[in-house]
Amino acid sequence: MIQVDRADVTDNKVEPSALLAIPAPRRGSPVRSFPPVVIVPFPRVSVVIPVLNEGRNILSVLEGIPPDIFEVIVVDGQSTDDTVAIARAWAAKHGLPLRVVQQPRRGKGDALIHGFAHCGGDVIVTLDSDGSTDAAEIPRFIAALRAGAELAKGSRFAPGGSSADITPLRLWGNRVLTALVNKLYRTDYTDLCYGYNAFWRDCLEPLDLVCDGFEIETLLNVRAARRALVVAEVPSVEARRAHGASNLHPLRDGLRVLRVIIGERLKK
Ligand SMILES: Nc1nc2c(ncn2[C@@H]2O[C@H](COP(=O)(O)OP(=O)(O)OP(=O)(O)O)[C@@H](O)[C@H]2O)c(=O)[nH]1
Ligand SMILES: [Mg+2]
Repeated sequence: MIQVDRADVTDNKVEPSALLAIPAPRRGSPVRSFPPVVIVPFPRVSVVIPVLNEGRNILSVLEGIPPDIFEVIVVDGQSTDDTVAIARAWAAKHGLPLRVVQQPRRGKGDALIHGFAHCGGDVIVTLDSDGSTDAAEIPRFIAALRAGAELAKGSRFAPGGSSADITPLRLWGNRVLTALVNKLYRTDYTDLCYGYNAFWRDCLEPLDLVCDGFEIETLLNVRAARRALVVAEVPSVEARRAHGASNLHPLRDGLRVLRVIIGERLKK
């Protein structure tokens, strides 16, 4: 796995020599059975944002989106507040290329996967809509992809990252589950369940993501390991949810994450 230094990636420019520094897949990784991703010099970036009653938070997310983004796909989980109207009005006023799609079922995973199917960019970035993920970090994720990563996974626990949002119980659970993944999949991840990630759209096919809930990031990370994708961790600073309460239930969702970790490992 590539470790991206905050100082290396403060903008979207990557030295061509960085492309030579891509490590080979780890020993014991499954042999790749799909064509390698073609590195695009200036990728078009699709940002996917799941929203569920985030009317008081969504503006702070949209305001941080860099100006050269190709499209923003807001995936609404049948919000009963004014989230969608606020997002649409802000986008119209500021010329942000934003589309709202309604997810077919329930859950963050279902929302993201549905949003991915609507993306037309070269790169897909996932952001939360509660004000905890900072869209201004997007160029650092893109820089990691342009440096050769196929998945740039945000990490709150890599050097330079932090979280003001995670509770002690969730911190402990995330640590235990991350350690389990590292053991079973021979990875060296420092964070497992974080909503800020980016990958080339071509990776959707080999990743073949299907799930409903908060286990989506775990599925993404373990599938990337199983498919021997080149993974870079990007240090990320997670702020507190600005307003409202989390939709995540530590026990229920922790068990769903555990089921994904074990289930994927048992697959041929
Ligand atoms: N469309 C949609 N969005 C959802 C759903 N559940 C959660 N979200 C969104 O997913 C993001 C993360 O959910 P949160 O409730 O903040 O949960 P969290 O505790 O921060 O969980 P993680 O960030 O995923 O670790 C937020 O932007 C939510 O609005 C859902 O069922 N449908
Ligand atoms: Mg949150």
